[in-house]
Amino acid sequence: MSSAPIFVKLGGSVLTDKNAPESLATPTLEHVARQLAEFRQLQPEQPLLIGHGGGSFGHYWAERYQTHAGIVDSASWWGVVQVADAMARLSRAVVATLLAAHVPAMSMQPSASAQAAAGRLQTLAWRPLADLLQAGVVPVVYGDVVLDAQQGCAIISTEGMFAALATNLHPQRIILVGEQAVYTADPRSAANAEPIPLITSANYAAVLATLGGSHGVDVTGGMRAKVESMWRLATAVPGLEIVICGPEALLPALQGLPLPLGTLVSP
Ligand code: IP8
Repeated sequence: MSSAPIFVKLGGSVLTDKNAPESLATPTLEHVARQLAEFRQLQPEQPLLIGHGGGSFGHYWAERYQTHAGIVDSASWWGVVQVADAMARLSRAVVATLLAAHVPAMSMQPSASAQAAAGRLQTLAWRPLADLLQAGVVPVVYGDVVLDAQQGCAIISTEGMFAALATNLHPQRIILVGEQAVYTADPRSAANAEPIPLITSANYAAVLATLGGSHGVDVTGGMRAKVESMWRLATAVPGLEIVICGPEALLPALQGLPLPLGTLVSP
């Protein structure tokens, strides 16, 4: 591999309308795909791995069948297959849009190789992804339903997949495309909400105290959980920086340029 890969998460909140089941935000997806294509023209040698969230596809079904809680009743396995199917269909739509923009994307189904225990991801095949990155292909993974040795099944978020892959694929940067930035308060309801441009060990605890849940249905916990998991990862992988930004800031974030609006997590 020519250089350490960049991981990009396309958040379910921007790819889908989180408040209407299985509705794709096609213009945003196309905008994101164009920026990825432009970046590949600028830096063709830079390996890229894409992950996407569940939005109103996976989260809708996971919430309906409480899939994150495991196998709890006679309907649970039906819920497992519905989540798996919804995520595979969303991934097909993401890959189709990337291919149309001439990004050589290939969907890699996490549930085919992932195993969890008590809701935590234990294993995920990473070698095929390393080989694809080496070949200049852009692997596409996603948050998924996973078999779980203790509770039967679990939901593992895209960030959870990234965390498992980071150990072996050593990304230099993880870009989370979703909210425009991490804010001091919910910008949808608080007029005085301010973006937080930088999270370091100096302000991490204070930032966490201000974060609530997300909007719409999200069984993996919303922004607070995502910042917490990214912080754990950034502190575990030396030199890794994590950027949280909106879809329109993806290209500069890929280029490592300063963003007019966004949050850099750098312990
Ligand atoms: O949207 C969870 O992934 P996330 C996806 O990254 C499912 O939290 C299957 C609900």
